Amino acid sequence: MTVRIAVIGAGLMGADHAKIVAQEMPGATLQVVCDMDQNRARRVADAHGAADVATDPAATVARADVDAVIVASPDFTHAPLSIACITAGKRVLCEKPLSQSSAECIQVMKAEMAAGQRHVQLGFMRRYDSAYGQMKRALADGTLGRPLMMHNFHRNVETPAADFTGAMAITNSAPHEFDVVRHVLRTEYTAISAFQPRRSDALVAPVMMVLETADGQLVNIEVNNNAAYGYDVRAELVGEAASIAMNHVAYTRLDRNMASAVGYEADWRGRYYDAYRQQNRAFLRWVQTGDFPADGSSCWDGYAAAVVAEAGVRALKSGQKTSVTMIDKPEFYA
Ligand code: ISE
Repeated sequence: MTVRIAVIGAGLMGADHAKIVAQEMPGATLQVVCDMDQNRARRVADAHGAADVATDPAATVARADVDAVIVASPDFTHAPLSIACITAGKRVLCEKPLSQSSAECIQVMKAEMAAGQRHVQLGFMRRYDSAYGQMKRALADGTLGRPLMMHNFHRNVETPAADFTGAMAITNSAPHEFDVVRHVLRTEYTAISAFQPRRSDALVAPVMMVLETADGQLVNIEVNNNAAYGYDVRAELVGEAASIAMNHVAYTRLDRNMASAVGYEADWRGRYYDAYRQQNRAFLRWVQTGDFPADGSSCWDGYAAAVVAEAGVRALKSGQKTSVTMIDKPEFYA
């Protein structure tokens, strides 16, 4: 059975997901591209051969010719649209964040639990990146020994919006690290501290965070949204017996004029090209089989990212270490 997928949101990520559905998800078809801007929806639909175009997200979710949904609309729509998919009985791959409000994440979890089965996979695609996968395996097979620390830096060329702030580096960018570090270490956070250096210009300065985990590890995360030189995300996992660090990912090196150079991707779509495709195929297999992906992130993971981000914003404002306090994990998400 071909899975008919609607993509909601025809912006940067929606257009990328539409392309992936149309070209690199055998067994799926791009049924609808929905955006409040009909012209933008039409451009993406025509570029990738969608069967139809729409402007009403709720109506699109309810359509009889839509079997599954990918939500790539603005962040504030993610939770209500996920609930709409749950209500309609349709599985959804929702771009991060589930919500920037932990309370709203709880509402989505309550809706999913009331429905009695999983409907939401969250788009924390780094779980499907081979570098984090190698880290997770090196930990699982004992190579590293007991994990002690994980160092992370996450650098964008420039802020995605003119009104971007240090707090948004925590709520918009850092959730990727918040989630993938939990996934690798298999633990939760208990506290976070957050600081910023001073730049010589008016650009948003990097945010440096230090987190503590329930298993006694330390995690640091640098988010620099104005790194300028390229999109560069790396990490190093330090164990009692060994460490494993990510190399800069580049397929080629240019040797010329007595120098050697490697390039950087402009943004996440290039660096995580394979991860997005693995993630989306895992979502499709879930829709086809009913088996939630082993590396997939759930509404609980969305909640966990939101709780630590909220604490991080408070820590940045206060300059003090801030506790991360979570509700008990429902058995439904065990
Ligand atoms: C953006 O929203 C993403 O999700 C990217 O993966 C991340 O690298 C970037 O910092 C965010 O702004």
